[in-house]
Amino acid sequence: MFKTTFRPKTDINILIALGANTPNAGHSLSEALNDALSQIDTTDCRLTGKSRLFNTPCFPEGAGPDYINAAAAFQTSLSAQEVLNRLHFVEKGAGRERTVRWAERTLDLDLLAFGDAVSPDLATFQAWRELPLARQKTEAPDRLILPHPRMHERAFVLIPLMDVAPDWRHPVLGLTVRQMVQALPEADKSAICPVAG
Ligand code: A4P
Ligand code: MG
Repeated sequence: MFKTTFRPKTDINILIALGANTPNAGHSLSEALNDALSQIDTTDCRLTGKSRLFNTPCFPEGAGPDYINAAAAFQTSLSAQEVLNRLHFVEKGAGRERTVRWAERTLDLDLLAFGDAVSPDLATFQAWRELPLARQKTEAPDRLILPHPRMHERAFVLIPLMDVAPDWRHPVLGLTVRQMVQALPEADKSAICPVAG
């Protein structure tokens, strides 16, 4: 059992996914993502790498406007739960409202990985990982699951992650980000395009 409140003695490398598909208060989607990175970046959670921004088609197809997605790496002395609390605080400041599952959002910040932690335990991770798509649309975990249970199958997460952590290895699947990208359908990959400029 991994305790998400456990504070590591040495700093931990963590990975975060950023996404938005609805502008907030006149700010562009790109501004929302860049502002979020600046707010998360503090002495106890230092930005060590950020990806380019990418235009990505909404998943599930037709469920809303296209997204801008990105990924970033940080080094932190915080516990995993403290990082998630900070992500929720930054989301709230950017106007995030939680209505229905997978609704349009001004900012979504997911903790993809906290070092090589598997949380709260392997069986719970596997249960969320294997949840059928129909149930994914309505059910969300009420506690932190690590790694993020869908990261390994999403081009809009993995392609940005290639910019910052291509050699990070998934602690359950044993695959690097590069290998997970290779396993994606070509059509999913080719739909992800860097934002021009
Ligand atoms: N939670 C548990 N584990 C985590 C974790 N590792 N990171 C909890 C973040 N949150 C975690 O999350 C639902 C619950 O999961 C919360 O209680 C949280 O504490 P949420 O952020 O409220 O809701 P969500 O964003 O709808 O859930 P999630 O799991 O982030 O959604 P998905 O599955 O990531 O899908 N299409 C494109 N192109 N780009 C996108 O970024 N994103 C989604 C959201 C759908 N389609 C998309 C995109
Ligand atoms: Mg989320």
